[in-house]
Amino acid sequence: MLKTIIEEALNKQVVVEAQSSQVYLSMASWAETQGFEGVAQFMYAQSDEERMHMLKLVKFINERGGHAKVSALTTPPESFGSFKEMFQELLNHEIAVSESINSLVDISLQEKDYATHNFLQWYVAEQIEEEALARTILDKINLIGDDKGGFYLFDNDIKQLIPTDTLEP
Ligand code: OFO
Repeated sequence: MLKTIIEEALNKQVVVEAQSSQVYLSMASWAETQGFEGVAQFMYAQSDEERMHMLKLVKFINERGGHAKVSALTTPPESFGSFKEMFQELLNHEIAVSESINSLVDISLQEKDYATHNFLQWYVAEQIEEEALARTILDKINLIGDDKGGFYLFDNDIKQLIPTDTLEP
């Protein structure tokens, strides 16, 4: 049975993951309207991944005898300036998510909830990967600079970075 303090903290993380999915969906839609199909596909896949992170939490909370709640979300921005700014925003967002996961890990240790602590290790590993991926993409964008041809190639290359389990049929 989950302690209330853990249940509430996990439910807060449900909102964080749902909000991430919502922000990345808006990034995907914006990229699509700019004609960048590869970036759009990548961001749609990121949005799907975040929804999967949210669902994993929902299932865990309910399996442990708690009640996963579904909350209202904040409207994300509609446009993101440039792709460099957009991916910088993605990196900042992932860093904030990592901090939120770390504080959940802290609470699970304080409360001696080792099952939750063990469950959260998957998220700790996932955040390392996601931050690294965002940094790799930003490095590429910085290398391209203002080169339009380079950006065209980047739009194609970024499709290789889409995790295969999130590709649409
Ligand atoms: Fe990348 O945020 Fe989920 O965990």
